[in-house]
Amino acid sequence: MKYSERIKHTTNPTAQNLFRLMDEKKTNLSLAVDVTTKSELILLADLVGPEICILKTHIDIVEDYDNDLIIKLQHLSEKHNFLIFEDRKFADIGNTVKHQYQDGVYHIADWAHITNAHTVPGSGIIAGLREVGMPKGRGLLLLAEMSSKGNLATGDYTQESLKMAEEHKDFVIGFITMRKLLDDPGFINMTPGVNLQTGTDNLGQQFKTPDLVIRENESDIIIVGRGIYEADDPITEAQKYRTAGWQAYQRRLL
Ligand code: S5P
Repeated sequence: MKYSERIKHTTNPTAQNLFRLMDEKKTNLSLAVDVTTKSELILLADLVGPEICILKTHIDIVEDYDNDLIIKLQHLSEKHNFLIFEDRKFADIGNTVKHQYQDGVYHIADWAHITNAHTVPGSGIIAGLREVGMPKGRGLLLLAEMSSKGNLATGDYTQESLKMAEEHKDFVIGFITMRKLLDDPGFINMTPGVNLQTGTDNLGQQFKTPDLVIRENESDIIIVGRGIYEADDPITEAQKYRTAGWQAYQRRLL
C-alpha cells in the first residue's frame, strides 16, 4: 500500500501529515543528527533537510542548547518540509514522563512532532505522555525492537508492546522496529541501524542496508546517522540513502 493510501487508516494528525509528506516529497529517509553543537545541528538540518521526511534529534547531547536552536529547527522544518522527532526514549512511570515531556529544560512536547517511549513501565507511560501530547496533535512511537546486539526487546516484550499500541491508536503512530510487525497499515515502522555497508560498530550497533529494511523487512522509514553526518559530503551521501530507500519502497509496491 502506498504511504498516501495509509492516511485514512490513522486518525492521528502527525501520522497523517507524515504519510502525506513522504509521498509528496518522495522520501522515506530520516536523518539521525547526533551532533553536539547547535551550529553543526542547524547546518546539517539545512543541508540535508531537502532529502528527508524526518529530522531525528537527541536534544540533550547539544552542549550549547538554547531556545534559539528550537526556533531555527522549527523554521527549517517548515522551509524543507520535514517533521521533527525527538528520540527521548522515555522509560518512567506515567506521572514522571508527563513532566519530562512537557517541562524541564527542553519542553519537548512544544516542538517535537514525534517522540518515543520504551514499554518497560507498562501502558501507564503511554497514558501519561498522551495527556500532554494529544491536545497538541503529537505522535508517539513505541520501541518494539532495537537494533543493538543483545537487546531485550524481543519475543513477548515485543508482542506486549504491539498490544499497547493497538490500545492507544489515537496517539501511538507506530514503532521503532527492525521490520513490519503488524498488518495494520495505520502504524508507521521506523528502523535505525541502517548503513549502505552492513556490519557493526564497536558498541553493539548492527547495520542493515536500506533495501533489506524497506523491501524485505517491510519497514517504512530508514533512520541513518553516522552513515550521513560523518561522510565528507553529507548532501551527496544523504541523496544516496534517499534513492536507495525510495527505490526499495517502489520495488516493494510492485
Ligand atoms: O534500537 C535503536 C533505536 C534507536 S532510536 N537503535 C538506534 O540506533 N536508535 C537511534 O538511531 C540511535 O539513538 C541513533 O540516534 C540512531 C542510529 O545512529 P547511527 O549513527 O548508528 O546510524
